[in-house]
Amino acid sequence: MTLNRRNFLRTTLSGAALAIGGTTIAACSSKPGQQSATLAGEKSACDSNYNPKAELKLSFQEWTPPGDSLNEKLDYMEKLGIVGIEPSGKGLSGRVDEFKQALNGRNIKVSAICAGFDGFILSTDPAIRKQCMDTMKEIIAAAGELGSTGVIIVPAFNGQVPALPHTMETRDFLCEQFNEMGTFAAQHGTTVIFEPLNRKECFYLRQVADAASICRDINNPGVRCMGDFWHMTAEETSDMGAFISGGEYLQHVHVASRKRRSMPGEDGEADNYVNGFKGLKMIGYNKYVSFECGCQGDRNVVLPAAVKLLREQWEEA
Ligand code: LER
Ligand code: MN
Repeated sequence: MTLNRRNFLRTTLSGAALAIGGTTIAACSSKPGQQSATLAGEKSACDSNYNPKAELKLSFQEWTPPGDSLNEKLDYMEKLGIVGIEPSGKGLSGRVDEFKQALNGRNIKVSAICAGFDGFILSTDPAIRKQCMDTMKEIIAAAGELGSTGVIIVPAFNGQVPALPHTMETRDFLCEQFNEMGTFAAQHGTTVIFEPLNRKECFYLRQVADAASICRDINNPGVRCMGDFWHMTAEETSDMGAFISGGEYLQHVHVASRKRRSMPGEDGEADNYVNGFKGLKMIGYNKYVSFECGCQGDRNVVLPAAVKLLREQWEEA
């Protein structure tokens, strides 16, 4: 582009507009107490982290709440306003009616299905890969019947050997396999969800951005990804950045305390999710944030406290 007067003006004016835009965003988001033309506490388009679609929908894995039966657990969850339950995929196809009956008339839905398949998709052995594909399809069909957002899968835990090497060819192969699985999932009204883990559990896939980039390359509505705050603590440089990079592909979130993978709040000051929640708000995230954690204290005390803490931090974000 030759820099004649017209181009010069266009360039500098757009620069000024960007600068103005930048200043506006900075002014709107700098301090929580700072208000512009809106009433105190009211959210506006001026808040850079405000997206009207964003909503905190909390979910528990099935074994998280106290209770001797599924119904007792759901009763407990209802009292806390928990709106999602995350069962394991193990044996799920035999439990579809049990879940449908227990959830009937409640304000709780199946959030996601946590793994539960056999084999692994990056095995060097075609029979083990087939085991993974076949058992995943059985779980996916059950997940679809239950209206789940998806079935969580890890391509290969570190202990699952021998595995295909971490090369470009393997990535292409992974994309092919997930395209098949994703198409099957979409036909059943659900998805498969890549979960990045920390390096001690799965060196192959560690960051939300990498999982999202694989989803983008596969380009299949049945293939999505998630972030787990526990793993993100070790692998991400920014919770907010990680979730923003997940963008439209982000289908699920796991949460735990950040030092011992216990109930949020049991690790004190370390249990800060505000930056991550800001990222979720920015992308208009309205799927589930699901507890995947142990418990140090009395479950009846620390669970309600954890729920309260997360709700407060979501408000703060
Ligand atoms: C494993 O650490 C994990 O986070 C699970 O959600 C894997 O499916
Ligand atoms: Mn997880």
